[in-house]
Amino acid sequence: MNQDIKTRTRAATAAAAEHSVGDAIAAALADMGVTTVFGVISIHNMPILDAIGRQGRIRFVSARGEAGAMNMADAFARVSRSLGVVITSTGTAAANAAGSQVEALSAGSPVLHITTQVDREFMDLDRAAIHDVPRQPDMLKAVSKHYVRVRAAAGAVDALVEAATVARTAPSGPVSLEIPIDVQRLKVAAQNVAGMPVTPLRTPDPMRLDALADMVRQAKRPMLWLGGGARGAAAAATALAERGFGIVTSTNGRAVVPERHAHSLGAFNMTKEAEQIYAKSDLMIVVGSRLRGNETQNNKMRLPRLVQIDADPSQAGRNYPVELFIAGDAQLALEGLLARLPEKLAIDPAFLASIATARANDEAALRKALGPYAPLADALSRRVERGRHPWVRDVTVSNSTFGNRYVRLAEPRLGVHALGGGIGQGIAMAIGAAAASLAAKTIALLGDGGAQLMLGELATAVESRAGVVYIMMNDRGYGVIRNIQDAQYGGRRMYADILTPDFALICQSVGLPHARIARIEDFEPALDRAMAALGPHMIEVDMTAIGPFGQKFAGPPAGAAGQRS
Ligand SMILES: Cc1ncc(C[n+]2csc(CCOP(=O)(O)OP(=O)(O)O)c2C)c(N)n1
Repeated sequence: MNQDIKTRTRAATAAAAEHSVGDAIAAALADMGVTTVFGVISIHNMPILDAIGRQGRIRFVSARGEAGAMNMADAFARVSRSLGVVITSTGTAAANAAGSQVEALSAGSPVLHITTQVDREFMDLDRAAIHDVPRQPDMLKAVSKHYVRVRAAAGAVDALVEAATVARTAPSGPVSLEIPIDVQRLKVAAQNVAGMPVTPLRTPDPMRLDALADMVRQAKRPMLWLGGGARGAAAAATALAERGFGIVTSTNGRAVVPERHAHSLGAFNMTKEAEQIYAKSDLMIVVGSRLRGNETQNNKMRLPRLVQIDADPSQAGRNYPVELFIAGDAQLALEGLLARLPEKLAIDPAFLASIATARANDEAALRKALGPYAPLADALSRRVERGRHPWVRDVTVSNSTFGNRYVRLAEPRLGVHALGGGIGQGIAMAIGAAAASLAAKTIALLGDGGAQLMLGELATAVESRAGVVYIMMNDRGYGVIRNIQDAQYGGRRMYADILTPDFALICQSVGLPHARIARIEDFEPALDRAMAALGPHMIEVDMTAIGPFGQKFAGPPAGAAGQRS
């Protein structure tokens, strides 16, 4: 073959292997192992979504709004422990996703937000192109762990791989990737992506682990406070519990150690009983936790002497002074600690007994405070842990009381809760959780007020045949706001008694099976029926018929920011 023919053959092969950036992004996502993508189609993302459809390697779930799509991708990421992917359009669409992206950022969810931009020649110039937001990158940066813009076709797939890597590297979080619409249409050579990129692990300093092991050997009543950053460290944390550590978790760290472990307070982390345990403890190791204001009386709650382990060095001593800080991956750090400790620690047995007592007292007190709703909480408790169901919770009175601690989880990844405190994300989160959990149905506990933000996504639930049982606690209005008004605002019910839709009609309009419960004894049979059926169901609990909780929940302690979760 002469040189000329060779060159022409190579050019022809390259042309055949060329496709649009949209095709390349769709193919690379599938090559990385992404199975499910959530989003809303738009003129500015059609090259990618058209390619996803044509290639047929990825399931695309059409959300009704970008806020819902982001919540779905977030919950999918949490439950599957893999990358969640959401695709939005530029401008309003990307902004619609921002509120839910705050939640993904709060929870450290590895979410890849692929969004777009107007044509490069109009970008950043405030030239009033349709869908343009002149400072879109500023908006995205504010709600992202990291932000990447693709400027040329040749770099698109590498930028995608980088974005996916950063999202999954501890401390994980949402990454926004902007691909201008004209770039999506450009031709680019096919590129091979070999699976999901491996993420680097931060190795803890051995000398600091030595120092920590010395502190633990001298302690008689050591505890672990486990946060969401410890979700990957379940085996090592449980081994430490077996050696005699007391355990307590944040809401996001639930079930890192089995919630029924005798040494664990579970997520009963801010009760009087818990504070008495902290007063007795002589060492607490905080692993992958922010020690959030709403779980520590705004950082005023007294904690023992602290050691902190975190993948993010900038978190050192942020909320509480710490005697020792260890930067590193939670699992590596706890395994390193285990390797340095004797098989049996010299733990004060009375301390461990007092933890078991505190936990039992807290559960009993909570059950009593639930009044008529205790059987409902018990029915859920019996199923959620045993059936390994994803347990999705909105910000409601029922979750702030029993959903976030009394109903036990089988595994940390199965707990999905609006950590940032934003109402109304549960309907969509449940769809994402269900897409990641085909073996066990997702159960979601909602409120009628918050649910109204996301009613459109009930159509998505039906259309995507999501295996979800929605439990709608309907007290006709913003229950917790009323309680706060009663406790702190002289009972003035400003803006809390909102109109509530007829959920039976709403469900009927989208073909969602619905059952209304007006007597608590009807709940469990209704739950069993819904669990046995295919696809989504809603059980509406008419709280005006059943009556109030035994004790009013009036939000966080006055002055503390955010709802206790
Ligand atoms: C996005 C957002 N908007 C407003 C609030 C303030 N807020 C907290 S709880 C709540 C009421 C929620 O009502 P509902 O979902 O019916 O639950 P309930 O309090 O009745 O249990 C409101 C408005 C919030 N936390 N998040």
